[in-house]
Amino acid sequence: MTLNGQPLLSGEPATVTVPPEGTLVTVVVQAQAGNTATTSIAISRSNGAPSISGPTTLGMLEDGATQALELTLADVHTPPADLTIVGVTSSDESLIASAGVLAGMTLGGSRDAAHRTAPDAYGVASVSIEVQDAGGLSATHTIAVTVQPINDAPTFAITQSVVDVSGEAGSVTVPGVLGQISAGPANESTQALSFSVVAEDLGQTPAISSVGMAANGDLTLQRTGTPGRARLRVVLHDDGGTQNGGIDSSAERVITVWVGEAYDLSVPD
Ligand SMILES: [Ca+2]
Ligand SMILES: [Ca+2]
Repeated sequence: MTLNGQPLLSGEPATVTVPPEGTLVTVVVQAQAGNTATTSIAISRSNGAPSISGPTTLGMLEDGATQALELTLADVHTPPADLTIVGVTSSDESLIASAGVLAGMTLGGSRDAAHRTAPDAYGVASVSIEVQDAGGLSATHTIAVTVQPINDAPTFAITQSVVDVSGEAGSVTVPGVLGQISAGPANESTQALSFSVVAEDLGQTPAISSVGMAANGDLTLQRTGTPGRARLRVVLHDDGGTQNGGIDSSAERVITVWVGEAYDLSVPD
């Protein structure tokens, strides 16, 4: 009797190295010379699920660099390089797109999964990665990804760069001097906004004693009654803070104010 070509005594237990899945082991029974029978025994074995492991938490910053995450894959029968990533799911596709994680994955015994966040997005997402072996069994690894917010700078536009007002002493409001006033991207729309204004009088005698810019862009001036000119340096602030490199102030913009002559409109006696 032979087993895979090797002589085997009758009654002797057959010992074979476990061959790959589906291999046929051929047993030839030879009762006497010239009188043989052949049978084939298909070797099968029970499969075991693969494993996938790695960090379970990951911290990132809004709009931060893409982060690589090393995952370790193993399986009893399938070489790690041959294991297949069959699915990536994200609990918040608007924060971390599963397609981005999958696209950033490099093949090998350990896989680097790149996590990319959507622009301006922050929050928490649960990302699950499923691996499958050649026998169809799978395992899943889940990572809790926390993306910390970063404050985006507020912005505004000047709709009236030169403001002309008459020279009577007292208060005057010029509406809509500034426009397109924004705290940043849509997810920062609840931030409180305020303007700071520094007035530089350009005349011999101050024409303006105080100035205020409302959050809606309306300008209020307190005039001294003296004609003249002033330069206003305007900066918009939000209350989103500067943590993690956030920016809570806009670029400075300049408005010029002309205060004209005061006219005596009283009717002479
Ligand atoms: Ca932001
Ligand atoms: Ca902001």
